[in-house]
Amino acid sequence: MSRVTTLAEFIVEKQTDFPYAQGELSRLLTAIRLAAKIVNREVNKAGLVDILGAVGGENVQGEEQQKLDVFANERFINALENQGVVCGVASEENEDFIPFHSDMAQQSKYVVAMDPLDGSSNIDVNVSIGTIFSIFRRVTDHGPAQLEDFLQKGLEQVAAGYVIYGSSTMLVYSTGNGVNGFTLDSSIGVFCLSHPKMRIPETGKIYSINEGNYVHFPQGVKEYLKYCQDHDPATNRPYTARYIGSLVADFHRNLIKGGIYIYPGTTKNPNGKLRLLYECDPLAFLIEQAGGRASNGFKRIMELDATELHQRTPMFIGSTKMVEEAEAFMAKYQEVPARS
Ligand code: P6P
Repeated sequence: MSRVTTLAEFIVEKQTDFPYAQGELSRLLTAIRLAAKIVNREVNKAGLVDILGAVGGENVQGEEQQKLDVFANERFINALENQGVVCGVASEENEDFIPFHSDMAQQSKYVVAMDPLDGSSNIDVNVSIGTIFSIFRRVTDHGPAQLEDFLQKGLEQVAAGYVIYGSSTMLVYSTGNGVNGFTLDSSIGVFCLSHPKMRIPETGKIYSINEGNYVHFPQGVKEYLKYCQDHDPATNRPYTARYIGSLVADFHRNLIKGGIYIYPGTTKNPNGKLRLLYECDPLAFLIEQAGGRASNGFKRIMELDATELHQRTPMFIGSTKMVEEAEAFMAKYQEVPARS
């Protein structure tokens, strides 16, 4: 039986890859690891305690807020604040960013942008959901975080990852030296290295998009979908449609099997639905580290300017050859998103 490497051991072993961390990034990842275990515990028993269902409020996105959303948000924010390793957090659940004021936090080097529980509309129907996080080095000198610490291009990320609460719970992350996946052994409460050096297949057969929005799609997307559905055995078509409606679950499946996930701009929402800062940028960082590609249909996601905390962007992400195929259809019509 091969040696089991725990996440804690891996972080320590690999922190030399991150010379300027001196353990700070390790402590940051430890905070995320702790919060992930706590959220996992509640997700796994959501059907058993009165935590299911809507808390009755709405989040800043105007979406019905689920109790687990609130719980997850509080757990991750508390864990990050208590470790004193970030000077602030931006969250999908909070309209403004949250600056931290402790002496240690004000001296820290990093900020975190996160979606604490993405796919929350799936909570009550027991479909996999996830946490997505992005880590930047602060650009201000010291003191509590400021808005400019968060409004950085995705290229500036120093680390990113996600937790998927599914048939098993996994933490998948990268600090810029490849992507590694850790599966939670709940019997001992430890994340164990189960997917070392993850690479997405260069091409694949799975396309993931909400075709219910077809009539509102740009012409380039409509034509790409027909390309996916054409019969051409020489190019493995028709492809297979898979759409879970939970970004982390769709992304994770494609990372392992190959495929493309598309949330395009539409006539109703020209910049699509997904958020640049804490959904698209961190997943783009991961997919590129795994050998894949992520764009808004025209421009690399991680090169997009971040001007607002909750700004949206269309996203085409997955196997390089499949994303390039889709971009070729988009280029025919040059329907460039409103902001790019
Ligand atoms: P639609 C969940 O709210 C989410 O942000 C992603 O997890 C998911 O991929 C997408 O929205 C689903 O959106 O419009 O297809 O229901």
